[in-house]
Amino acid sequence: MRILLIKPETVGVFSYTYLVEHEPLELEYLYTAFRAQGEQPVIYDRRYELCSLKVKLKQVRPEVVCITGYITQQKLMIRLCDEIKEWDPSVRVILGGSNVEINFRNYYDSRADYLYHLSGLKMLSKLLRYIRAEKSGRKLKADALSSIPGICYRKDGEWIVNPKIVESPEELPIPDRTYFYRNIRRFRYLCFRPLALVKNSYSCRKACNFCFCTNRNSGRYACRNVESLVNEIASLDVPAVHITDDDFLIDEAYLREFIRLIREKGVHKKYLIYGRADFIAHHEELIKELAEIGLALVMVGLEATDKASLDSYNKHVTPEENEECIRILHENHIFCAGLFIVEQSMTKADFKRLYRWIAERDIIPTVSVFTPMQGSAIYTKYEDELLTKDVTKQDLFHCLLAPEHMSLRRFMFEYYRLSLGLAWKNRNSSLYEGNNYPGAMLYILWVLLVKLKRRFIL
Ligand code: B12
Ligand code: SF4
Repeated sequence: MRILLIKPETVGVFSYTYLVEHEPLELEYLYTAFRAQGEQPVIYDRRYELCSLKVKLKQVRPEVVCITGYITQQKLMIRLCDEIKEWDPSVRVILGGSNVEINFRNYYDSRADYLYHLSGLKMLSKLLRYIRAEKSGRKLKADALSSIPGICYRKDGEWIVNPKIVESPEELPIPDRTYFYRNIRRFRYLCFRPLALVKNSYSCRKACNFCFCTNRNSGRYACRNVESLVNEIASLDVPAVHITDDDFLIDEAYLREFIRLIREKGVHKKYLIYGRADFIAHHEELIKELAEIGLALVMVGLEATDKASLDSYNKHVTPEENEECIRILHENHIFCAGLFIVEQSMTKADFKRLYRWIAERDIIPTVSVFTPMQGSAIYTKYEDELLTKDVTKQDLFHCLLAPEHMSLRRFMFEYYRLSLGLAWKNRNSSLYEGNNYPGAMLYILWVLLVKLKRRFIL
């Protein structure tokens, strides 16, 4: 069967930069899974391919289309789906990805045929077998669809939701990186380039209440065996690897085996990971060894500077552990990409204090606005207070709750001043080495033109 795999264009602030670009790993996984079944998938990454959807549909003439996307791309996914169905209603459209996994009900108004609400891909082959049989006019068993876990489908105009199953990333295939190597020059995280993504786990063992990721895979953490992870990394012809685990620093024995195998196999790469401050604070020796084998950057949720705020997020980290984490990363020459949250209860003085606190330490920060993202534990608490229900704004850079001590406009001014002030302060960091700023400005213009074109021709 001819299958088209679509990654929609980036929405929001990330669309204006090429300094942080990742391969479409989810589509590479789908590509691999479909190829294993003898199908002919085609990747259509709308971040880079400017040809319109209609032209692509005419070229590929797909019988099945899969669309991925994050929460900010929800409306776009639905629009793409509409256009595909306008073109040919017999094309079967499957929507999936992180947002569909949890917020699948948001897509009930779409014209999609199936919503795939799992972390893994095992059930996708079952669904494809069903579609193949349906398309070839073969007689189908009465329970053919109801027996596929983790999908939603329509029956007599109503959506039926099949129960989820808990999965393990051990079941994922090793992704075919043909697309990656063809486009390798694009993929980077600032000075780390070319950069590959590696997926090693589902969900997280902790339960910070603002976090969406921890609720994936039905809230159950699972990771691959360390040997398969190291083998995949060793097979990659790139100098840098971003491990996508929401928290890679979970288990000391696992990490020791990771270090041993990386050394044994003579792998020399730089690693970018997510990790928690408490783990780093209590494992100084281990972090030193990880730095020796190439750990170069840790994205660490420092979130706040005071105990009350950290406790209110159910973070189970103390301000002292945050401080210790910053020290250990600095002493081991690892970039501390600290993630912070500004809350709507902050005063102007609080913004100033936060600026000073971050600026005085060795941190390359990203500051987000406190966002009750749909799918996180705190969403229901704040749902009725949201200033907008537009999910495109759930990008952590918009203020969705009314500020308590200033106007919304003033709050956003303080937020931008804080973020831009910190970016300016760190402008000479080696993380930004080799960035071509005039090129980056031209890129913004180019993005604006593409956005304008796509308003009229999708
Ligand atoms: C790397 C990353 C990025 C990269 C982009 C990566 C890329 N390839 O495009 C950058 C830094 C640019 C980025 C930006 C953003 N990101 Co981000 N990002 C991630 C991260 C760390 C890994 C994503 C990834 O590539 N995983 C690897 C792939 C293989 O895994 P996967 O996407 O889970 O796919 C699996 C299944 O879902 C399934 N699947 C996926 N698609 C489909 C489609 C079909 C049809 C089917 C059947 C199955 C299927 O197949 C895979 C097999 O396991 C995740 C957190 C995480 N650990 O997952 C957040 C995450 C995806 N990002 C998130 C968010 C919110 C954003 C932003 C909106 C905001 C922000 N401030 O970061 C922007 C939006 C950019 C945009 N696209 O418009 C959220 C999404 C929440 C949601 N409800 O959708 C996540 C989950 C983190 C979080 N904060 O909760 N991000
Ligand atoms: S914020 Fe990080 S540590 Fe907390 S639950 Fe989410 S992924 Fe886990």
